Amino acid sequence: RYQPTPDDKFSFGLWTVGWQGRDPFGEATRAPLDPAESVRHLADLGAYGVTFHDDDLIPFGASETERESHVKRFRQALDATGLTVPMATTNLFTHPVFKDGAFTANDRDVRRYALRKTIRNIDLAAELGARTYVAWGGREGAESGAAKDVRAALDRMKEAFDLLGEYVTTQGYDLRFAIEPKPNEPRGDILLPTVGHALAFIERLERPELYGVNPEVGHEQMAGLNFPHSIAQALWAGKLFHIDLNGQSGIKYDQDLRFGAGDLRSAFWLVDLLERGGYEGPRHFDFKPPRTEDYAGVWESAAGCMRNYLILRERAAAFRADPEVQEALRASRLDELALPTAAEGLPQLLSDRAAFEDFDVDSAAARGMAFERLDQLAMDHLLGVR
Ligand code: GLT
Ligand code: MN
Ligand code: MN
Ligand code: MN
Repeated sequence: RYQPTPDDKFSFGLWTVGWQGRDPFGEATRAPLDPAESVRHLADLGAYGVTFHDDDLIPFGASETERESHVKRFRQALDATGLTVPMATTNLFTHPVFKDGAFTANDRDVRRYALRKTIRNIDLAAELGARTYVAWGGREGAESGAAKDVRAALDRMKEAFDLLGEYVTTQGYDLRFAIEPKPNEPRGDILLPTVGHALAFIERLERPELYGVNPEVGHEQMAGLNFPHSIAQALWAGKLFHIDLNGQSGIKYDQDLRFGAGDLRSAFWLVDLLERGGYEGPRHFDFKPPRTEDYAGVWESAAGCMRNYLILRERAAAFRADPEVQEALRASRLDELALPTAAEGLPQLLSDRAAFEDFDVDSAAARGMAFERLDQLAMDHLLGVR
């Protein structure tokens, strides 16, 4: 029970289980992890995919021959386990050269270098069969007002994404981009801070169909936003290309807890939405096993992400299947929300006296919505008492 299989499409970043526990206040608490070892462990746990930054796989500055041998070892582990690479991304934040960002760095030569570094890894991503290329603009931002001309920086951001779109199109790669928003950390303020900002930005690009979003649970919650609402809007826009699942407790630093930890109720509604909303992509975990853990704890934490997803999937399905819930949904008039407001058109609305002149505002205002009963039924299912 709650045993993941590849059909569940669970994937993990190499940087997640491989995080050594370095934080702004302390050194690493765990030894480095060989990517091939991560692949084997993740496959044993029941994952279907693994994702990576260029530098997770090939240490920054490696020679061409070193690069080839790292890729070869990784490929061998993939072949031996059957694990896939659904997504890849670029590290444009660790090296000091990216201290003022990458695609929007004030230094033009840094921007050109960032594009070349990205394109190099796009080739590898395509070679390994990835269909999604994530772009998290971790250091695209500022700590102070005059340091960044945000409108010029957005011009440069657009230029970068348009060039990358041109590159994958001319190469004929079957690869789409997923922009990952985050409000702050490591910069004081980051550009494209929320899903909504990213969705609006995408519509300004030359090939908008090539770009979607990769929302992360904790990143929206750091801004105090309702994550399932952001996901619903991304789905509504046809832009949920990928997702980073993890846990966060309220507005504070990026906790990257295992999925299900942090805001559990939000996680319940998220799984309910993903499972019913037509999202077919990977269920990708971007978490950090706390630095208190040894490697046994790391694999527990990874297994916990998947287990919590499966438990929540079961609970959400039971909620939706419960006849009392269905009745409660009708009592809360969810079926009515699904009806168009003026299907007969504007003239009919304007001439319909029942819509305004004869509308009994006071009796409509007095009708209860019965949301509390509905939510308690959800709570009972989530807590496993129904
Ligand atoms: C980094 C960041 C994550 C992003 C990764 C992709 S790297 O750990 O905190 O949220 O998804 O670059
Ligand atoms: Mn992420
Ligand atoms: Mn995060
Ligand atoms: Mn992170």
